[in-house]
Amino acid sequence: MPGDQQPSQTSDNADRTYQVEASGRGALFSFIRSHRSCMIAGIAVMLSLVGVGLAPLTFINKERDRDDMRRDLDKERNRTAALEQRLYEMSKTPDCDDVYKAGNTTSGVYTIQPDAAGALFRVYCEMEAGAGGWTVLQKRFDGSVDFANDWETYKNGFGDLSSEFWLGNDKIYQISNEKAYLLRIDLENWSSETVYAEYDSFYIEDEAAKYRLHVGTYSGTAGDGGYGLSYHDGSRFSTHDQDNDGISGHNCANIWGGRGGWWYNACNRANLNQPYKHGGGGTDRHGIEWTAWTAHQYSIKSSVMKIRPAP
Ligand SMILES: [Ca+2]
Ligand SMILES: [Ca+2]
Repeated sequence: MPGDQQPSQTSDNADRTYQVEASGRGALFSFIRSHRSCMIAGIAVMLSLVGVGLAPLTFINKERDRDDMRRDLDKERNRTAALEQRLYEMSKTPDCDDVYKAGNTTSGVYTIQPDAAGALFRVYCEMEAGAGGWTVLQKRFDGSVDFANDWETYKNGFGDLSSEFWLGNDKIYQISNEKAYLLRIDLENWSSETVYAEYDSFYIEDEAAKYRLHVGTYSGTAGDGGYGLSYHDGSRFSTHDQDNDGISGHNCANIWGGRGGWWYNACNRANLNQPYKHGGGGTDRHGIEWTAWTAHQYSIKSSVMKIRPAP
């Protein structure tokens, strides 16, 4: 019926519109539904592309931060090392020259510490006004101390730091290896004449190397010319109970050194540690001997061996 049809048509149209709309939405929904996985995948691809684009940036920033931190750490490490070095330098007093520079200008016995981690020990310092401090290794002037000692005694030192003494090979080794040193030997005969021998470098090796002697170029008034300490350069230390000299068959210390410890070669042209002899007489097994100045048989009255940092 047309009468009936109209509304129904209208309603039909509306329905159709609705249906069209519905079917349009339905199509969209069903499109979405059917392509949901594709879209998700697409979104995922887009996101991952963004991510891929950002990831290098994040990575670069992280690397830069790490580089900065490494640089900061290096700076801190260098600063710490410099502070530790300064503290080490301030903590140790390697020799009498440092004692002098610290304001102690009077000669006498002082405590030094050549190695900041090592032992403290006492030495005699001879202060020279305006020049610095000498660390004295050996001193003799009246024969009050016996120098005919064994290896262990020479190793540790003996005598009295305020009078005659041998500082000790271990101590001489420790000090002389801390800096570049020059050695000076002062000699005086029984007529109160004085001479000196200076060597522009000096150090000895450790006990394992038998305290091998190293001296540099000579200058002075005592003379050398192969008859002073230069003759003993490169020689090892020997005592009456330990033969490390340059001659086989006998121990120089026991024969030509009168039992004094020294850097015997084959055997000695200079030897400041032989038994003391008053008045200048004796044999070449006696007394303080410096052949370049006096004869083998002359016994010198006094000797001092001392070191100071090389200029
Ligand atoms: Ca020998
Ligand atoms: Ca001799």
